[in-house]
Amino acid sequence: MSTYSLAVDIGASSGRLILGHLENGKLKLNEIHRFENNIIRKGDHYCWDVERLFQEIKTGIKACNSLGIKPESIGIDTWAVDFVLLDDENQLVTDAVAYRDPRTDGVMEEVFKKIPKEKLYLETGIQFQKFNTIYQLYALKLKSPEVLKEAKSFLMIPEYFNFLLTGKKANEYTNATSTQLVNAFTKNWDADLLNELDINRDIFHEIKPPKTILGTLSEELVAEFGFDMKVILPATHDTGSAVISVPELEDTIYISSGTWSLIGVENHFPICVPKALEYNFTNEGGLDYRFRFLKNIMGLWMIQEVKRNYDDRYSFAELVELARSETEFHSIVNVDDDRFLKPDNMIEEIQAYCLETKQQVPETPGQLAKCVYESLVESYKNAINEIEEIFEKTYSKINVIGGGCQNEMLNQLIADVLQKEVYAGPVEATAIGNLVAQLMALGEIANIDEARKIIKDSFEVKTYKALNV
Ligand code: LFR
Repeated sequence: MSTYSLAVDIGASSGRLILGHLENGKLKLNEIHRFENNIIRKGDHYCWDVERLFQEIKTGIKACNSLGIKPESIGIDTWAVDFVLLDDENQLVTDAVAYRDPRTDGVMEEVFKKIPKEKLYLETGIQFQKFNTIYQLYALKLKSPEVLKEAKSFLMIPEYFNFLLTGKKANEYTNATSTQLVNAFTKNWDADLLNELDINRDIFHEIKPPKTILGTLSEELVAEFGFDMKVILPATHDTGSAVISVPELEDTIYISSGTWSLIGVENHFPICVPKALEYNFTNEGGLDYRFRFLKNIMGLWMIQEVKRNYDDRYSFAELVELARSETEFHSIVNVDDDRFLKPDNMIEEIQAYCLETKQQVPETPGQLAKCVYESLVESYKNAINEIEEIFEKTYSKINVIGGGCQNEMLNQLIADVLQKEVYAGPVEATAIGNLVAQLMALGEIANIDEARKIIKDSFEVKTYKALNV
C-alpha cells in the first residue's frame, strides 16, 4: 500500500488539494479539490477569507473518503508575508489583511527612521518590498497600536490553518524569513530589530524547519473526517516549495512563474554584499537552510488584471494570440514600479505609464498583452544581468517552473531575448515541492537530491532553444 500525502496549495486566484504518492520511483499527483480564492473587502482593507478557506480545506480532506484513500499526512503552503494575530483566547484580534492592501504605503520609510536600511539588510538578507510583514506590523503599531497590545500570538496564514487542524502553534522557517524579522545567520527571530520597533517578541513562536511533524488532527476533526493524519510543515512559503522542484540547478537560473515571477539561484548561505542590496535581491530561507537568492518581478499578475479589466472577455490563450499578431507594437513599462502592485485599473495604469514616457499607448487587448509580456522579459533580462554581475559568471540555462511555464510564447521570447536555453516545467512545482517535503519527513524520500531526481524522472520539462533574432 502506497503512502499518500496531501498538499494544500493556496494561490492568488485558486487553492487546490493534491494527493501525491510514489509509484515505481515516480511521483504521481491527483488533484482532488479546487476552489476559488479571492481577496475580499472587509471594512477599509483587502483581506483573506480565512474562514471560507478553512472550510474548503476541510471539504478537500473529506474528498479522500470517496476515493477510499487515507493520507498519511497533510502540508499547507500559501504565498508569504501575511499573518493573523490571536488573543489570549485564540480568537482573531484583527482581520487577516492581504499584502496588496495599501496600509503599508510609506511605512518602510518610517521603519528606516528606527533601523538603517543597510543594517536591516545585513541582518536579514531580505529584499525591500513595502508589503513585507515587518512593515505590515509597523503599520499596525503606527495606526492601531491597541491591536498589537491585545495580540498574544503571531501566526502566518498556513500556520493558522495548521493551528485550526491540530491546536498547535508554531512558526515555520521559510515563511518566517519573508517577514524580514528573522536573522539570516542565527535563523531565529531578530530580537534586536523587534526591540527597535517596540514589537513584543513574545507573540512569536518557536521557528520550526520544513519537514517537522507538527502533530496530528484534533479529536474533533478526526471524528468529522473519519481518519487521522500527521500535519507536516513543508516549505510553507509557496516559492520555497516551488524551488525545491527545479530538477537541476547547475548553471541554471530559475523563474518561478505565477502571479509573481521569482527569478534567482539557490545558495547554501545568504549573500548580503552591497551589490545585492543595491539591486534589491533577497535571501529567502529554504529547505535544509538553503537560500533563494532572488528578485520579485511583478509577474503574470499584470496580465491577470488586464484580463479582469476586460471582464474576462478574452482567455489567456486568446490574449497570447492577439499579442502575437501585434508585430509592430513595442512599448515597454517598468513592471517593477509599485504603481502596478494594485492599481484601480491595470489597463489605464499601463496606458498612463506609456503616455508619461512618450511611448505609443497600447489600445487593443493584443497591444496591452504584448506590452506586458515584453516588459516582463525586459525585467527578467535586467535581473539576470545583475545576477551574472554579482556571481561573476554566465548562466547558460533558465528553468521556468509553475503555472506560467505553460505560456509557450513567453518561454520562446525569454529564450530569444536572453539568448539562453529555456526549460519549462514542472507546472505543478509548488504542490510537488510541498509533497516531497512531507515524503522526506515520512522517510519515503531520503533527501533533497533524491527528491530532485524523482521530480526529474516524473514530470515533463520542455526545451526552447534561442533563435537568432
Ligand atoms: C509568490 C509569493 C512571493 C512573495 C509574494 C508575497 O506567491 O509568495 O514569493 O514575495 O508572493 O507573499
